[in-house]
Amino acid sequence: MAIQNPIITGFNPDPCICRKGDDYYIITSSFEWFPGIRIYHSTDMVNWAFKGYALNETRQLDMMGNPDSGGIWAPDITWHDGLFWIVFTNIKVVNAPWKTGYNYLITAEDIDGPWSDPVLLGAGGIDPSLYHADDGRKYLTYRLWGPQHHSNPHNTIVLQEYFHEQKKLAPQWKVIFEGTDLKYTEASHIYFKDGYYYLFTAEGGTRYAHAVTVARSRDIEGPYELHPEWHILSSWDIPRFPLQKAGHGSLICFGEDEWYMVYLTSRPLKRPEMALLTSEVRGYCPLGRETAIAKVEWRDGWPWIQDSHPALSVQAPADRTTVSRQPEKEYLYDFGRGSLGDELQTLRVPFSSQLGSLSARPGHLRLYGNDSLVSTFIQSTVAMRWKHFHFTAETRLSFNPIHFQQSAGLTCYYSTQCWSYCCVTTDYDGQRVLKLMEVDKGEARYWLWDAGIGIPQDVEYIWLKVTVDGLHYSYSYSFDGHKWEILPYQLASWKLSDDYNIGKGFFTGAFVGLHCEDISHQSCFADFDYLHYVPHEPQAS
Ligand code: 6LW
Repeated sequence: MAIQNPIITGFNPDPCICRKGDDYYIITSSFEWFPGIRIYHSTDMVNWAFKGYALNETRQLDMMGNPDSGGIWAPDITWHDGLFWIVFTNIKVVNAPWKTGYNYLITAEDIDGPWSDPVLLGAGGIDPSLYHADDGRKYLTYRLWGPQHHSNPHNTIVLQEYFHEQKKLAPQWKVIFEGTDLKYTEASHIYFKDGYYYLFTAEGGTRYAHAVTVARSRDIEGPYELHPEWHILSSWDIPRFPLQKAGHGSLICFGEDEWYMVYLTSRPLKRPEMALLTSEVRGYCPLGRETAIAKVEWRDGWPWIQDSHPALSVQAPADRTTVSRQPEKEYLYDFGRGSLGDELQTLRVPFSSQLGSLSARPGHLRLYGNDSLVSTFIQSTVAMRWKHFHFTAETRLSFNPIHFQQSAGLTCYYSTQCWSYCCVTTDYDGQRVLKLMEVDKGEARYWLWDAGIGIPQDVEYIWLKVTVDGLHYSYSYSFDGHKWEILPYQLASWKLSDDYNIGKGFFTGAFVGLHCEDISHQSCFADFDYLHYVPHEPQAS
């Protein structure tokens, strides 16, 4: 059996891979979603199981007020000297050229933690990566940020020694690579093999011109010579191929001598009215940037990927060819276990007693009303990423709002600027109703707002469901769990994508989840019985 790409579906960008013996780990960026840094595990490269998070507490990760697509960018993981080492950036301001972020290091003996308190590295840039040299020295490489008038506006890769005893970087960096004409040189990782230091970088920006560029040197400080092909992987010249935006690679040796590179990719949905596939727009990717893998061959002292292109199916390691991919799974969170459930995340702040409770009503997730969905502070939103182009997500909730500033329901969320919300609230007379609204690039659209659908007084539970089918999705409801009504509004899933939100923080993907808000802050709550996510085949239209 071959490895099927993407190996990790749904928003999981900037993969970095490491190995401890026969265990392989990938970590991915989590941006404004808490907990931070997702960890996956495999022993065969075919199946990647979600394992947990590295940043589980606010002492490790404070994202209050972070903008859309801020938070955790491109973490890097290594295993060395009996420890896992992760370096990462917490981005507080996204908009270039006034970006602000902090780079940190954490370590753990076990991949499941506990992870250390973060060490602030004092490095002004993004995509930090740690290299452990054989002589015991350690180096951080990263994409250097310059002020707006910096002579190299597309920045450079710098190397800076790190002294772990003092938990300090050397005072000055050294520029080791200025990239190619593709520009936006970032995501550096250094690997040592047969006398050469190989420098892997991402170039072209994390969209359709994205690529993996390789250079090598005998000396870690350079000079680095470019690979004969410069870019060992890209999808910029295959605009119709399903895997796009290929770039941001991280190398690993499986077993004795089988080499792989994990990288990010996106699967664009084409809208029928899209005539041209340009280098800018090739579709819309509600599943965000996902994680894929490529087989790497070594020739003439250089790494090569077949055709320099991504592939849908990749040769499995020689002794793992009988392993098959686990079938697509459904996710049922019944809130009966005292913890949220591994795929569920919150926005910016952890799930705490301020947001909700799993014990207030047994078998239910109680969410307390907090900020609205446009807030970057305290929201009671518990959500999982869209992992499929076709799925349903269903919940049932019990909720008794006392006025129209209180609401609770189901949301499909990309950012504070782009989401929809099907909720229970009241009308202006205080009668319980069902409403639907959408925020589209910051503009509110009330599909079902002024009137709302009246909810009979004796109904305790209200069932809500979203059905996602490729480019579109719609909500439905039921008052008894049997008879369902579809709300006759077709919403655009393609809008919950980086491609639609360029310039507004555009690095994540679509989520579906539960939300409760109370802009009067009078302390209302909603009890959700479950969240059930079920992938399905495309519906015949
Ligand atoms: C990542 C960097 C990038 O840190 O996107 O455009 C960032 N460049 O490589 C977020 O994924």
